Amino acid sequence: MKKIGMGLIGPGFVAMHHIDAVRRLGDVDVVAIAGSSAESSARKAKEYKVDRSYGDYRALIADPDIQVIHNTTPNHLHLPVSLAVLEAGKHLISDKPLALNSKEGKTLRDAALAAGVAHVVTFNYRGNPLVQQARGMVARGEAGNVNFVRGYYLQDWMTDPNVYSWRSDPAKGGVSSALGDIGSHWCDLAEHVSGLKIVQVLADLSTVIKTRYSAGASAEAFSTTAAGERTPVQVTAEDLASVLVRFDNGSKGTFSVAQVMPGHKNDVELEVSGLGFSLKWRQEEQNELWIGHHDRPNQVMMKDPGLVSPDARRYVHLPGGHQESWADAFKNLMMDAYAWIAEGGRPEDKPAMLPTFEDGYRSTCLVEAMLESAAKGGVWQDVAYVAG
Ligand code: SOE
Repeated sequence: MKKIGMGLIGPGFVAMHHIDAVRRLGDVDVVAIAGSSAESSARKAKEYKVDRSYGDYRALIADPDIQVIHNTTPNHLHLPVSLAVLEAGKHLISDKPLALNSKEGKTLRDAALAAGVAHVVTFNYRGNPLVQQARGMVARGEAGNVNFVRGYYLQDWMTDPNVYSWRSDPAKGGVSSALGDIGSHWCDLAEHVSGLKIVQVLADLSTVIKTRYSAGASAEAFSTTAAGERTPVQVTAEDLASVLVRFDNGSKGTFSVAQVMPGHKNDVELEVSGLGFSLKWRQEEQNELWIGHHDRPNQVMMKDPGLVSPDARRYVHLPGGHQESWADAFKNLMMDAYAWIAEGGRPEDKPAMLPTFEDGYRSTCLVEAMLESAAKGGVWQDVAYVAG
């Protein structure tokens, strides 16, 4: 069987997980990676056990053995790299946020639609089987009309002021930090599971750590700090936020985001409530789905192929009691992405779970609306999104 050739541009923290996930699919060959220089790319290629490396991403895009490209560069490089991939007519999987702002996001969405290739953005929490279970239960009306969506996305890896990365630099990470990096995941999950669209937001943002100390090189996500000379850098991007949201059906919601909350490692929680029941899913206990009732005892559903509904079963790979985790859900996203690619990437063949550049562009509009709301002192702000 001829394998699909994959190339990756931007070998940082998340790159290894992209490589790992596609290798587990079995029908994908990791052909090459490209980083910021020939030396660093060769080093990373050796570490990841990839045969080819390029110091220039354009050379990787031109490689005839590569049909699919993963863009895992820092945010400010998403636009030029993704545009070059789309111009070459290759399938594209981009890390989130899709772009630095909604203008760039729309450019990329439009370019992806025009290119006629598969385009995927890594809102990977959708790949969890119990997220799909919850989505199905809501879509079938079992919870009743959704009237409230709440939750949070909390981390603590930026609690130490000695952690400084491109995420805190507006030129490289974008004006937003925590909202773009992880608030974007929460909003995507909220919309995906509830089946609703956020149309208005009211945001209150804080920068808890206003001075960070840079060691020169950008710290990878979740890295611990290294010793050495440090330069103070003033930070303006938010590391904590509280947001109220209104959905297109008149329902309400609220969520908090922080990357400076000690003890919360990668703590995403989403609760969706109708009068039928409430559903709660938490990433750090992702093999369980809480179902809250008014008139009988609450339930906890375990991830098990025999218990989940048919639409979620595709994403369960082990029997109940065998925990599946972050990497498995990430692989599920790649499984659907490559299934779409194998079919040619036509819009009508897109698996329902897959987040595309449409979702990526929407997300940039949501974050921008939150920034505008906060800049105006905390007022309701419409989400300016133009459907493709
Ligand atoms: C760092 O906050 C990070 O790696 C995010 O960039 C990812 O999108 C998230 O899934 C885990 O945390």
